[in-house]
Amino acid sequence: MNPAKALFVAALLLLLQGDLAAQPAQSGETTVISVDSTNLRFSPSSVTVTEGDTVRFFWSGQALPHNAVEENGVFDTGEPERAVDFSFTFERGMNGTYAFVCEPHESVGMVGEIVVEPATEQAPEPEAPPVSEDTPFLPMSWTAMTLAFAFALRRLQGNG
Ligand SMILES: [Cu+2]
Repeated sequence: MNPAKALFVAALLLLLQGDLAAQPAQSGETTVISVDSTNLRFSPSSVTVTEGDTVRFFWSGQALPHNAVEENGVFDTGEPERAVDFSFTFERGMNGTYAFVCEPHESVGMVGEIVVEPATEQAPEPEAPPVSEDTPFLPMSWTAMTLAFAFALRRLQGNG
């Protein structure tokens, strides 16, 4: 394969990769909950996420040991520790409000709340773009790139 061909194939692969990256993200975002400078409050103490997102309880070097326990046991970071790194993902269907406390400091108000909103219009499986004459842009770019790639492959095999 000569350098020009290699460059052409690399460019095609990059284009295809870019197109794939433009698909809706399948993995959610991560929201970090830590402990603020008073040592007795979660920071932030109230967050709103979406189904599929992850909440990460993360602190280290704390003056006091803390944990985060959901009131119905949905999640539990374990024994209070000065350093905690615990992630919990709210799967689809888990929308709702989740209250949690730091057990040693619940009485002084170290409590928090996570609101999980339903996921909207996010397909569980990635689908090929619909082919429709009304929305030519995406299908055209997709089809054009697929054809260009197939054409390039045939040429490479033929000349190679
Ligand atoms: Cu605490």
